[in-house]
Amino acid sequence: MSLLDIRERISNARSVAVLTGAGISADSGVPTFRGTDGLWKNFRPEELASPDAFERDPKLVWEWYNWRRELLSTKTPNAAHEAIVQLEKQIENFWLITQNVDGLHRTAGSTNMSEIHGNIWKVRCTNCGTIAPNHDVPIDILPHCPNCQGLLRPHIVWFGESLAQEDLDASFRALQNCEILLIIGTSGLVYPAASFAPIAKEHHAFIVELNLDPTPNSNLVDISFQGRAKDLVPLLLPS
Ligand code: BV8
Ligand code: ZN
Repeated sequence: MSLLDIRERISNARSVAVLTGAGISADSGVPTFRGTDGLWKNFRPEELASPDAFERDPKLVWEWYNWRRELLSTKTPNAAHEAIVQLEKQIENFWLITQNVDGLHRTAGSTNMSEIHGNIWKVRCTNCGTIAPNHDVPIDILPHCPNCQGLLRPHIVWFGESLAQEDLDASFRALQNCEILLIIGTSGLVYPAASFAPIAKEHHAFIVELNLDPTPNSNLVDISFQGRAKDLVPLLLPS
């Protein structure tokens, strides 16, 4: 089965869900987590992306996020992000589930979406819980809440933290109702997102993986294409 056959299937589908990971932003110059140039090569996630790390050394964690925000501030969406915006416009029931915190899907124009690991351009007060957009580059270290002076944290889901219930609900709804699930640019290692393909499979979705390398999802999906998201995703757009 070719990408053209998949494009045909998509053009006849009434409901499509998409799950993306860091691989879709790699073509915008954003380092992935586990690749050779990956973020986790120099930092261990448990040391930085966890509530304990923030508790222990908020300054170190904010320095890491400030570095990522500075890096991201010069990055723009690529053809894969843009193709997903077109898919959303053309398909009756469309939902995007992204693990990415870089905000590039939103910048590209996606709206029917759940950012299940949060968004690096939002901060949350550890005292009063207020969530607010923050695009300061650099951000004050340490940033404090304008309402209550509480310490602000990145509005990101860290390891050991549960995802927002509304994001889980929206994701499960999309996975249970989609005819086609596209999985783009994720290593399929992080839960609960790693359980999304099996859930869609259980509900008889046709699953397509687009990824640079094989992943644990590869032998579960109906078809897997290896390549760069920026090259493959635009080919799925109904003509
Ligand atoms: C939770 C925030 C429960 C930080 C992130 C043992 C077994 C099972 C589960 C666990 C376990 N031990 C611990 C857990 C739970 C844990 C987990 O899954 N750990 C894993 C590592 C085993 N999960 C959690 O803790 C989650 N919470 O389970 O809560 C709970 C319940 C109740 C009460 C309390 C708790 C929270 C998970 C969220 C963690 N946060 N990030 C930050 O980003 O700053 S995860 C981190 O990994 C990123 O957010 C990223 O989104 C995510 C997934 O990575 P990918 O996106 O897949 O990126 P990766 O680099 O891995 O892969 C990129 C892929 O792209 C590659 O395959 C590559 O080939 C491909 N690629 C590269 N270039 C391209 C390309 N493809 C196409 N085109 C290209 N150009
Ligand atoms: Zn506050």
